[in-house]
Amino acid sequence: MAVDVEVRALVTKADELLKAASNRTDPDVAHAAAADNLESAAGLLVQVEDRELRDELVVLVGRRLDDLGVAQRTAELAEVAAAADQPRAIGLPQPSAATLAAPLRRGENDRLAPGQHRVRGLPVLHVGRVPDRSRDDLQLRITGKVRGRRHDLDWAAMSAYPEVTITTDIHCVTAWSRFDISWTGIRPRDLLEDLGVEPGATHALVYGANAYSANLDLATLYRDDVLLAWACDGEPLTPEHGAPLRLVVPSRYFWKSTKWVDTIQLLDRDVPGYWEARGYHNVGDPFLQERYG
Ligand SMILES: Nc1nc2c(c(=O)[nH]1)N[C@H]1C(S)=C(S)[C@@H](COP(=O)(O)O)O[C@H]1N2
Ligand SMILES: [Mo]
Repeated sequence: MAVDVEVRALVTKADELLKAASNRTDPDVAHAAAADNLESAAGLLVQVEDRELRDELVVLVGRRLDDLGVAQRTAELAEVAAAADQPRAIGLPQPSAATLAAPLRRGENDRLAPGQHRVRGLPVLHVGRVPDRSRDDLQLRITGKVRGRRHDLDWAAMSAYPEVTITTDIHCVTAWSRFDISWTGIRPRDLLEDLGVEPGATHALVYGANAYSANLDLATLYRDDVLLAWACDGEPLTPEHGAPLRLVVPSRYFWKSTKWVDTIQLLDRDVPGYWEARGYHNVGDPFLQERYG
């Protein structure tokens, strides 16, 4: 699909979500989903080569983001679009270091999932407020199809499993990718196999603050590169990135990586999580562009 067509499709999707929002019991959710679509569209704008067309799309996307209160995005997007025309622009002017574009080096093309652009930092994205949770408060509940029905692990019990550090790339459905980010924590597999998963368990819902959740099949949750992480790039997780504990699932769009994890529910069937129930793809493989259901 041509990039401008993709941008228009995302805008249409956002408009539909906003139109439906007033009939919903929780309009904030629809607003957040619309904003997510619009941010995806915003991320694609630099790829629109025709200047006039790009300027038109900047206004289309930016106005809507402005209306949603996503802080003066029209002005920002206009800068980005202008920079796209400068032959040797040093990256793209963007609101924060987190979204500074990082040019691809030779050989890095296959690392970038389709439709994504590379950034240097780690943008912060979530529904609701950042909760104030410390390691001392950690109570990780494992429930559902697990031997003993329910386990509540505190920090000491959780962190007693082997510590693992992985370096990986992260792909967010809003079209940014971050390369070579390191995470330290434990493998959910080590924890779950030790507690004893009941036969018949096939999926999990991983819950975090603000009633957020993401669903995964157990084979994915058991992958070597999946962590319940407490550190990122060698530093303890910051509150906005999910402290004290977050899930990291590099092989899926980043919405699957629940922050502020407090519960893992093992299930004998697949139950959609927060975004999966709101139109996102059930699996979310970035290399297959499984963005929306
Ligand atoms: N609890 C919780 N976890 C969450 C989310 C959320 O809204 N709540 N958002 C997800 C989405 S959509 C993304 S892109 C990543 C963002 O993680 P970051 O803010 O550390 O970059 O967190 C994921 N985990
Ligand atoms: Mo996301």
